[in-house]
Amino acid sequence: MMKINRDPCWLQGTVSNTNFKTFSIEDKDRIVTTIREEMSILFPDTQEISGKGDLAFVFIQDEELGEEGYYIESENSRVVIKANCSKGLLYGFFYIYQQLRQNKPLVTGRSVPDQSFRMINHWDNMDGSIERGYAGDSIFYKDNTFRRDYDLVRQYARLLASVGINALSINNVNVHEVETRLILESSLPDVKMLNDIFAAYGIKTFLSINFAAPKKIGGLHTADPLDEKVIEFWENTIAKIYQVIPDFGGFVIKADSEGEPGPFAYGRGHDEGANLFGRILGKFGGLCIWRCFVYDCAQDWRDRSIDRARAAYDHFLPLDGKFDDNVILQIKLGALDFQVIEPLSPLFGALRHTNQIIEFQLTQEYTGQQRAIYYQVPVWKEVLDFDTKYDYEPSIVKKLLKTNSVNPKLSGICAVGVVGMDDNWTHHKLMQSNIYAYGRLCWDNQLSSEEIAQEWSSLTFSISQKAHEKIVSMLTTSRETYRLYNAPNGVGFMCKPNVHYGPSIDGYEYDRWGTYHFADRNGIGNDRTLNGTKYVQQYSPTRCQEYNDVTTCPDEFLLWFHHVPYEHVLQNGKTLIQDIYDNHFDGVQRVADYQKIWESLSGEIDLVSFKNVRELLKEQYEMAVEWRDQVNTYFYRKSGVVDEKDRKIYE
Ligand code: GCW
Repeated sequence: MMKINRDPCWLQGTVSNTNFKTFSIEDKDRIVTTIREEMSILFPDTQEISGKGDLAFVFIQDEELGEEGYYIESENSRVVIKANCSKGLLYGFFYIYQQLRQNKPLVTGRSVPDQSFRMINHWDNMDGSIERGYAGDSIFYKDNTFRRDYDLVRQYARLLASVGINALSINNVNVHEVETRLILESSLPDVKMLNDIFAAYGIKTFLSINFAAPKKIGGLHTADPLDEKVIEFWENTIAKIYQVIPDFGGFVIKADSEGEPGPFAYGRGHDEGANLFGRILGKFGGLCIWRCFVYDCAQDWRDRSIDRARAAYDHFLPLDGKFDDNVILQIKLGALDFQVIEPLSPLFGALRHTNQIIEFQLTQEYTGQQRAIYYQVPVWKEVLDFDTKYDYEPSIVKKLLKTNSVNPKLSGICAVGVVGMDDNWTHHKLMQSNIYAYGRLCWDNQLSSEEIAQEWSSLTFSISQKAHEKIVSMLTTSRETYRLYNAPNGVGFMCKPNVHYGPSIDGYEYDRWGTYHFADRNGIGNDRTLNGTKYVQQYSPTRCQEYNDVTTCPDEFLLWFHHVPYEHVLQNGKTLIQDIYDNHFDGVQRVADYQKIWESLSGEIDLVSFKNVRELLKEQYEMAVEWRDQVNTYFYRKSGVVDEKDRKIYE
């Protein structure tokens, strides 16, 4: 069988015929060996020499660079990459490769990542499935054991390192029976294999663990974090892990959430739960990453006093400052769950004495499931550049992640992973751009959506500049397109229950998940104002005032914060109902335009990619039509208001 080239698409070209006939590098550790290997793959004509190569990797001591930063110098045709640590040299190497591949000049000077933590969370299960995965089976597991395809894992490690990802958790945060055993001695040799492959690329490996493991696999009758036997169980377990894997990263923990066990069952707080792990892992230099996705998922829809959106803040803000120094809180970017539009989680800015990372979702759970184009940089930039308007500096999210963390090195970004066994990693070829963009943006928060899309396109396709521009324009407008034909004005959750693909307007309306739109014949939306659930109070006073007032609340968040009549006039001058109709017709039209644009690239794009995107655009178009017709029909039937433009809406 022919072996598929699984090189990440942006690492498929080599750099030849440069001025670099030779390179030199000092020995230090395994990452130096990686750089040598990568040189032979990506710069095949450049020979290693000792002494001064045309491309020289040099260790220096410069506090400002930290462990990951690098410095580029160029004298005549000679280029020197300097760093304190081999990780910095590795990142400098990938920078040079990417610049040369794009025929761009090498910018000399210092480059240090804006965000310290740049992580991916895998939701892979050992049976090979991936929770919310849409690009094939897990690359790590199959049939309840490890897949052991180390070539593939190495390809993935280089994909991640080439864009600066430095941490990875390798199993689902919902830790089922088999995966609970990953922390046992019998699994550790396999975990170590993966750990070592990633470590060679400067990436720390983490495991998601089951809070109830002491009961499930430890023979105890409790998992109470203050129980002596439980503490002993974790001490022994963690000591064994570090004996086998001394550079192991630590644990990611989803507790008291969607059926997962946690400290609440024992009347303990989340600080007590997290600190148990923090304390023990800390002895070995490990970290405890604790998720804030804690809410009541067995809500009674009749009970209007509960608002799920409040949950993370209500649970965690009172614990600010109570976590150990090596505990990090992981907070989803929005207060519900990765909807197309959600305002920022109010924990950011409010939480001031706790290590924190913001959680994104690369896999497109609610946003087209790798079958629609949904380039996410606009989403991420929206939240990173968001000004919380607290009366302290810095109040911008991308900065306060660091300054509000007790240890700035333990702050940053993580994202739910996206890759699977599909030949192109992400099912939709164009959606490889998200993983590339994620790494690039985490490193350099100033990059624009267009710049990153342009970089990805030029590294991925050998096509004309005009064709690149077309791809860039599709990518950079795709989030807006998806928003237009999805649930209106931040109301969220109009998708089919469980699968989360395609429209089902009332799918969640009378369910237990706490995600409602409250549409009736008069109006729609969540009243989260001071007269409603008071969620709005969780923001800074300035933001609270802005969102609380229906005349200043941004249109895109209107139905997140307010319940309004269909004839309510938006800030854009249209009535809500007319805006809903217009957006849904526009959204479909935009997908039809993408199809035309893509067809115009026929002959330029390689056939496999061309067909992949063509077929998926067809599906996206059909799905957009379904969204348009169901949403428009639903609101027409509820409101009885006709479309001003008299387009086809079903009776
Ligand atoms: O919204 C939910 C997803 C779950 C996921 C959960 C989480 C891993 O639908 O599949 O579980 O988010 O983030 O923990």
